Amino acid sequence: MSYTYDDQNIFAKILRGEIPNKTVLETEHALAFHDIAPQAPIHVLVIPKGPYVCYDHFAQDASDAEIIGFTRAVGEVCKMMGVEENGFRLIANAGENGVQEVPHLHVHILGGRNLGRMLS
Ligand code: D5M
Repeated sequence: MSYTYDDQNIFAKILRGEIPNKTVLETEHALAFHDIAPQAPIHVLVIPKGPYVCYDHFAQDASDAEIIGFTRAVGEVCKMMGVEENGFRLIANAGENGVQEVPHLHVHILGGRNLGRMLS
């Protein structure tokens, strides 16, 4: 599938420094920041720096270095936020059915409370 990236999306603006964010971690390939509307005591978003709409786009077109760098950044943020011990949830919404609001790949890291069952 081919994807068209909208460089006016809000996370593209954050990456260009046009909109402020509460940064948790910045690496060569990823930026992590606090979600503006937290759904849990810990709610951090991790985004790749490259122009990828969603997970499938990223998996299809990103370089190995970008994929490794992004994946390691997600793990590093989990460590920094101290969520590994009691558990956490990763979510990457995609497209219309996934109800993705911002068309730049982002992984939600949620933790700090029991999140309940999501699938039953
Ligand atoms: O989730 C998009 C998420 O992005 C949602 O949890 C709010 C968050 N958001 C939107 N704008 C901002 C800014 N400016 N800073 C931080 N977080 C933001 P989705 O998975 O696309 O439904």
